[in-house]
Amino acid sequence: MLTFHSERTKWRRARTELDGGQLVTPYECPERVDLVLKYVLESGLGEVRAPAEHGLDPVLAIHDAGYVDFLERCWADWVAAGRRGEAIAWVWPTRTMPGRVIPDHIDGRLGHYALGADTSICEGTFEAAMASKDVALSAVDHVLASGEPAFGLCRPPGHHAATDQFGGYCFFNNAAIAAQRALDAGRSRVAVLDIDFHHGNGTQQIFYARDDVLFLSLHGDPRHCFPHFLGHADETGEGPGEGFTVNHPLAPGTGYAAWAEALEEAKARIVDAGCELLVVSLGVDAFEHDPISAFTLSSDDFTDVGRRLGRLGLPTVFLLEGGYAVEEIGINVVNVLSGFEQ
Ligand code: Q9C
Ligand code: ZN
Repeated sequence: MLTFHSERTKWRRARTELDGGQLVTPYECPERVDLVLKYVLESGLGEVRAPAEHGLDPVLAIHDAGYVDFLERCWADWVAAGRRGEAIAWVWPTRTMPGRVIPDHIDGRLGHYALGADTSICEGTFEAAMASKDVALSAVDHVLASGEPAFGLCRPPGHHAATDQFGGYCFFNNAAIAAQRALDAGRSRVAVLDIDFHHGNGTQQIFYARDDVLFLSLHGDPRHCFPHFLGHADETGEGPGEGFTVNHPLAPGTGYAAWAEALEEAKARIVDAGCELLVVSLGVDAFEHDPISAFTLSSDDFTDVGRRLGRLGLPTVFLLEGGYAVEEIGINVVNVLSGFEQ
């Protein structure tokens, strides 16, 4: 299987993440890319290629133009305001203060465009997000052209990014951008299967009213787990999209038997809906030793996940999302990819 990778995905190196009331070194770090790449090369999975540059049009097919403009200027605006730390949102529109007008001041703009305070914006963030979507687009283009599977070593991840909000370490929704690319290339229905530990709230929001993208997610129950405000089982889509969002919230502590059962249900729906291409939002934070997650999958379980996905027999693009057990991220990702090829 081909891997798509760009060194530019490492241009974001944030120093701060608000975590438990403290500023810590972010879990989502550039070393994740190096470790996945190392295992891809060591395992002999296949060739590693650089992505093409795809520009902003495929981003604007998914995201709001004002949001993209905000991301591009945020760091410069923050520095111009005389701030010394990284750009962290700290005031939001709320139920009692809905925020009809997008503010001019960077503090207000940050609150408007952020969905959480966990994700600081620093120098290089926009450039890394651009590289990440280029990786996703080149990977899906390869699948579309060849029918062969591909892996996009995306970083920063994407599935929490909504039409006009960033957070959960995500800026551009790489999976949504790739799914839209497949539709624009003539596929009539695409599945996005999200196996990251966290609910893919951004992908769900983007496609909630549409029937051309089937979104399915296995994740920690939002009553207990980030992002807390989306991902319940009764969220099934709206209008023409009714039935095209499928959530499997699972209790913290869930092990592989129950997880794999949910995976088989999701697979049955993908077959039933007649999807022509599969985008896998491949987070490996369901791993037992992940520092911020609560499922108990083992490294060997990830090989079985890949095998089970391979049995769908669909053209498939894997895009990296989360996974913060940095020592094991490479082996877990490569296990899914090599299991798929068995
Ligand atoms: N401050 C992905 O896996 N923050 N995002 C957790 C620590 C949010 C995870 C609490 C976790 C986001 C792509
Ligand atoms: Zn995650």
